[in-house]
Amino acid sequence: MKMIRRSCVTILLGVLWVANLAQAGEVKGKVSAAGLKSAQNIAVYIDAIPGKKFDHPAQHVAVDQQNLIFLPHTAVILQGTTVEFLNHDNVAHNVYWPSIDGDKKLRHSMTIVSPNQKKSFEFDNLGVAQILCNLHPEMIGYIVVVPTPYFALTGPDGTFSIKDVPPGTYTLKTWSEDGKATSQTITTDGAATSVDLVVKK
Ligand SMILES: [Cu+2]
Repeated sequence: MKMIRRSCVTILLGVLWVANLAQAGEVKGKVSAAGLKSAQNIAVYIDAIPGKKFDHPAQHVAVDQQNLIFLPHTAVILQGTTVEFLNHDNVAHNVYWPSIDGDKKLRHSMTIVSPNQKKSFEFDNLGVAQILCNLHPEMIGYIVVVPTPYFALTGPDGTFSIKDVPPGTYTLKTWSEDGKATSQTITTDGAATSVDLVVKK
């Protein structure tokens, strides 16, 4: 009897697990760039969901500096994520951002990041930080801080995929380096939802 009850519980948990998997949907699609250099590196994310808060992720995100280039060029992160700035060049860099979303009070400059040294910063404010280097004016990158863990960055052909999105109606936004931000309402039922977006200059 005990054995049977245990099997029933196992089966029930299994069914719940499968049901849960089925619920988590994918929002995917393609961004067309109208008048932009490319459709790559465009952030696509679900905006703040009323009544829903997300923990600061334990996992850190790395932004490396290699051959005087920020890698990745654009990093999209959940609010509260710690970014580790690395340096694989044989020269020092001084990373800074003059503002976040234009708010100069949120400017930040980090002491010279020596080769193989690591400096961390927790991004608690929403918005875009343009990251620069005092020592190499050609260096430029972006950190896009978004309010939900449902985000993606477009690939070379403009495609994107946001995984594990619970069913619901959301505001889907985009941000790009040289195009206008976009915003639109989407509804996903837990299955794969396709969205095509146009980002204009
Ligand atoms: Cu530099």
